[in-house]
Amino acid sequence: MTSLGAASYNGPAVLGNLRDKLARTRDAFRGKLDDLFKSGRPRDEILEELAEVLIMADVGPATTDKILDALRQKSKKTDSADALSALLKDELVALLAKRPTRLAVDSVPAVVMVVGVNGGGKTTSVAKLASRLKSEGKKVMLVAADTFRAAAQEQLVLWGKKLHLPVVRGGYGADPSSVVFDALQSFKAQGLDVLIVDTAGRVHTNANLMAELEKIKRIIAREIPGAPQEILLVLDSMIGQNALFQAREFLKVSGITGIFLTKLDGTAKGGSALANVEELDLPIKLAGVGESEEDWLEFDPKSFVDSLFS
Ligand SMILES: Nc1nc2c(ncn2[C@@H]2O[C@H](COP(=O)(O)OP(=O)(O)OP(=O)(O)O)[C@@H](O)[C@H]2O)c(=O)[nH]1
Ligand SMILES: [Mg+2]
Repeated sequence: MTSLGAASYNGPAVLGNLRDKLARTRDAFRGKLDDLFKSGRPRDEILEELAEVLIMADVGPATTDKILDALRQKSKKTDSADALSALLKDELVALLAKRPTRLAVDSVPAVVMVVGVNGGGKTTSVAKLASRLKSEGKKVMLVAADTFRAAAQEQLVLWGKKLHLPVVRGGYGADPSSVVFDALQSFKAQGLDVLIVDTAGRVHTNANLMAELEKIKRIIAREIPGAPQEILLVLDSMIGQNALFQAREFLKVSGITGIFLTKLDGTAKGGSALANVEELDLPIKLAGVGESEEDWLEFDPKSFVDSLFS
């Protein structure tokens, strides 16, 4: 068993970094919240307006309702705006931390599948994860299981070159599960630690795609007992609430373990993180904050919420 050494990513440097990256989402939150909590208005009015702020920040109506119900309950004896603000923070952290956010690749060999709609950031996220695992000393292999889109495999091959990691690919139009099968043989033969599977975001129909992902998953489970340890659903935070509709389609694939929330750097819709966690009942495990292999963060609910408020 090797450990991820996650603590190194939760230090002040990262919190500062996250704060910078979340600037646009924070603008959508903080300014309005500050005004609201300093307005001196009665608690009920503040709560009512808070609902609007949360919805504007893409937290979504259902999740906003839940947050407000909890706040109403917990703030019954509270008149102070500071206390209300602290309660709100606690509530957001609790919501995001409801399920464990830690990636389960401590024991090797492990397989991680990365799934999600086209353009969401899957291949880039595969590279980020690979770079991180490699930096921990793990022997990583990548497999390009998107044989549908012509350039998809080349893109992963380029990342493999950049990161000095082996990439298994098939021909254009090859059966993705047979490409994964071949990768698994080579992975096992070489005694490597983590195999990361990049998948297609689009094939002829969604039903075909979900069946294809199920089949890939079955083959992985047959070849390596207990695998895949993680099936990460990549969600693009730029599209905010709309990601939920797409995500529900992918939930038809059984056993999704968590979310890789991408593009948090460019969006004002980071509030959708809360809706994603609450409505899909999945933890966010990693966040993408840029286009390079280093632009990712271990998702820490408290750091995330702190970054929105300060
Ligand atoms: N700013 C920013 N851009 C990102 C992030 N993650 C991915 N991207 C960009 O988003 C675009 C799409 O990323 P890909 O990794 O190719 O997405 P994909 O899901 O593999 O796409 P398909 O293979 O077409 O399904 C690229 O231009 C990436 O550089 C992120 O966290 N922040
Ligand atoms: Mg891709």
